[in-house]
Amino acid sequence: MNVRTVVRAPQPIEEPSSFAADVLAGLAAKPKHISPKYFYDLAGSALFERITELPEYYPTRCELGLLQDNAPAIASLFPARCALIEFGAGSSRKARILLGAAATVETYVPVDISGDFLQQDVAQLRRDFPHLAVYPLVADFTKTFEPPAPIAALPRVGFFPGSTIGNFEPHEAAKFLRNAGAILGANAVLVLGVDLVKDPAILCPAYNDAEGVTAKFNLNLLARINRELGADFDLGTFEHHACYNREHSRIEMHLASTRRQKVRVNGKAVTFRAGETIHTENSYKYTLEAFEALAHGAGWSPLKVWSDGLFGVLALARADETKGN
Ligand code: AVI
Repeated sequence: MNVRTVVRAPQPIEEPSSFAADVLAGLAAKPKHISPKYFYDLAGSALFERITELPEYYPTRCELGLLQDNAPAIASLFPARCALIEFGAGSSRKARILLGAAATVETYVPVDISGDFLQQDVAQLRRDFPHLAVYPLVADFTKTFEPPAPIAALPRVGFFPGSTIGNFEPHEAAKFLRNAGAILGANAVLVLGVDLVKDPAILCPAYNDAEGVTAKFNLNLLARINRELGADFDLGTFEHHACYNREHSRIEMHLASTRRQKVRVNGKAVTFRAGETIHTENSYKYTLEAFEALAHGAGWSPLKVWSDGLFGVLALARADETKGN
C-alpha cells in the first residue's frame, strides 16, 4: 500500500489476540502460511518504504510516473464538487498528485486502520491545500464503513493505489471492489493501481533485490512474532524465497526453514521439516483484460487506462452508470 508508516500496537500475549490466533492457526495449517497484513509493524513499514526506493522495485516508480504524467486527464473524469476517498492511505504522496490537478475535489477522506498514522499527515495536507476539507477516517477498508457525515451529499471518487489489490486473492479483490462500489455510491469513479503480468526477468528481481531489503522485510515477520508473541525463531535458520508462479500469475513469497527444527510460539511447539516453508505473501499480476474482467464481475466498467506496459492505472465507473441506468 504505497508508503506505510503505520505503527500497530503490540498484542497482549496472555489473551490470544487476532495476531496470535492467526499466526498459530497459520503455522498449524498445511502448508504453513501467515497473512501479509502482518508485515507492517513499525520495522516492516520502514523496510517497505526502502523497498519502494529500490532500483529493482519498479511498481512505485511506474505508478508515480503514470499519475504525474496523467493527473489532469485522470482529474477530468472526476464529478464536480466531489469527495476523494483513499483506501488504506499509507501516505498521501500519491493522492497529493491527484489533489494538485483536481480543483473539483472538495473533500479528501484518507481511510486507514491506524488512527496514529492518519493524524501524522493531516496537518500538512491542510496547510498545502487550504481549500480542501480533510476528514481522516479510522476504518478497515476491506469491510463496509460509513463515510463521514459531511460528505453525505457529495459524489465520490475512490483511490486505491500501490497495486495493493494484488495482495488480495482474486475473490477478495472482487469483494473489495463490490464493497467499494457500495461505499462510493452512484456516479462513483474508482482510480486504482494494478501491477501487470510481465517477463519474470523483471518480476523476480523486484522481489529478490540485490541489497536484500525484501529478504529483511520477509524475515521481519518472524522477528515480529518473536517480539510480540514470545517466540524463539532463529532468523539465521530461515531463508527468503520469492518466485513467480506462472500458473497463478503471482509472485509468491515464502520463508524456508534451512533445517529440521522445533520453534516455540506463544507457548506452543511448531515443527519444521528441512526446506519446509511458511507462505507469507501472494502478489498477483494481472493483464489489463483479466483485471477489467474481474472488475466487471464486481460491478465496475473501465473508463480509461494509463499504462507504461509494466503497471496500469485504471479509472473505473460503476457499471450501472455506464449503461445510463
Ligand atoms: C504492498 N504490495 C503491493 C507489495 C507488493 O509488491 O506486492 C508488497 C511487497 N512485497 C514484497 N515487496 C513488496
